[in-house]
Amino acid sequence: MLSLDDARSIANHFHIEQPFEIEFFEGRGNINLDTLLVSAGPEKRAYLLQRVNPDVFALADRVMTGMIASIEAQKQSLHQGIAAETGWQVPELIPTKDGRLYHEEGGIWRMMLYIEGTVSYKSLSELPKHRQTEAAYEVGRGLAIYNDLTAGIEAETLPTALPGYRNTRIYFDQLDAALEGCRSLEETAHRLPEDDEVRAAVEKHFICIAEEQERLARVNDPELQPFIQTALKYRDLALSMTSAREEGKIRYTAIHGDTKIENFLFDAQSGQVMALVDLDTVMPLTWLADWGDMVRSLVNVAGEKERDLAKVQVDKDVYAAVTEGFLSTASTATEEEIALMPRAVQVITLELGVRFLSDYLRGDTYFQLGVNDPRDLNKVRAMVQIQLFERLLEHEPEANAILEAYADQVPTI
Ligand code: GN1
Ligand code: MG
Repeated sequence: MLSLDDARSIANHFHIEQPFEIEFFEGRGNINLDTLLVSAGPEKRAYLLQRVNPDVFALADRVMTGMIASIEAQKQSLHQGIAAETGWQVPELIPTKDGRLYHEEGGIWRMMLYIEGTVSYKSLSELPKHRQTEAAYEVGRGLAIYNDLTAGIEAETLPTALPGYRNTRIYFDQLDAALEGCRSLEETAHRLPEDDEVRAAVEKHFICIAEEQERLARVNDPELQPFIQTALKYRDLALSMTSAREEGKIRYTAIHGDTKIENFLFDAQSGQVMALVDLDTVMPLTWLADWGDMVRSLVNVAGEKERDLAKVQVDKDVYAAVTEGFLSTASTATEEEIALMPRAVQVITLELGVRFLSDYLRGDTYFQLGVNDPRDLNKVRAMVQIQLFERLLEHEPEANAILEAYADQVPTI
C-alpha cells in the first residue's frame, strides 16, 4: 500500500512551491484509489496528486491523451468566446520539473490544480430539499456547456481511453462469466471480445477470483437473487442504445464518460456549475451515455451506497430540473437522439448495476475495495442501481412528458 512518504517523493517530481504538506484525499473516486491532497508553499495552494489505476486503465497513456484533448478543446473554445460568460473552469495539469505532463513510477502519476472556491456532492441528499432542483438544473446546464466546449474534438480521431468501457455487451458477458464461475480464459474464450485491444483490456474481469464457496454464496444470496434475475431479463433493453449506434441512428460524439454528480463542481457561493472534472474516460460514443449517467446519479437522491432500498426512488422534480437545465443550454441534437433520452437513463443505470453485480460475484476485481470499505459494497451498489432501473421503468410515462415539455428548447440538426 502507498505510504505518505512514497507519495511525498512522487509529489516532489512536480513543479510546485515548497515546502508542501500531503494527505490522503477523502473525496477520491471508486477507481483511482491513490489520490492525495497536496498544499504547497506559503499560500497553501491545493493540488491533487493521483495515480491512474493500472488494474483498470491498462493503457494509462491513452487516459492522458483523452484528458489533454478535453482540456485543450475546452480552453480553445472558451478563448473563442464559447460559453465565455459562464465562468467555466478547466482542469489544469501541473507539469513535472522536467516539463512533462505526468510522471511514471509504478504507473502514471499526474498532478492537477485543485479548483478553489468550489464544492461537489456525492448525491443530492447532501443539499437541503429546496436546493436540490436548483443543483440538478445546474448540473444539466453544466453538461450542455461541457458538450459545447468539446464539440470540436473529432470523435473519429480520438482514441478510447479505456477499451471496452461503456460497452454494454461486454458487461453482460462478464455477468454471464461470473454467474458460471469462469476461472480461466479458455473456459470463457467464446465470450471474449474479438478485437485484440479490447480483449486485452477487459479479459481479466471475465475471471472469478472469489473462492468458489464464496462465489456460490454470493450468487445464491436470496437478497441478491431477484436483482440478478431483473438484470438478465432486461438484457435486450440494455443493448438497445448499442444497437441504435451500430445501426447509425445516433452519432458518435466525444464523451466525458463519467458524468455523475460527484464530478461536477459548483461555485461555493452562488451554487452555479463551474467545471466538470475527472477526464479519465474521454472517448468516442454518444452524448446520450453522458446524459444517462448524469440523470441516473441525480434522480436517486439517496446516492449510490444507500442500504435502505425504499429510499432509492426517482425524484420527479429533479428529473424535470436536469432536463430543463440541459435542453435549455444544449446547442445541437438530432431528433432520434432526443427521443432516446429517457431510454438512455434506463440503459446506463442498468449497465452500471450489471457492472457492480458481476464485480461482486467474481470477487471485486474492477471496483476494488478500499481498506475501510464494507465487504458487500459492490452488492449494495448493484442493488441500488438495479432497483433504480426498475423505478425508472415505472417512471417512463412521466419521463416522456418531461421531455416533451422541454424538447423544443434545443435546436435540432
Ligand atoms: C467509477 O472512479 P470513478 O468514481 O470516477 C466508474 C464509472 C462509474 C462510477 C460509479 C472508469 O468512476 O464508470 O459510473 O464509478 N469509472 C470507471 O460511481 O469505470
Ligand atoms: Mg471516473
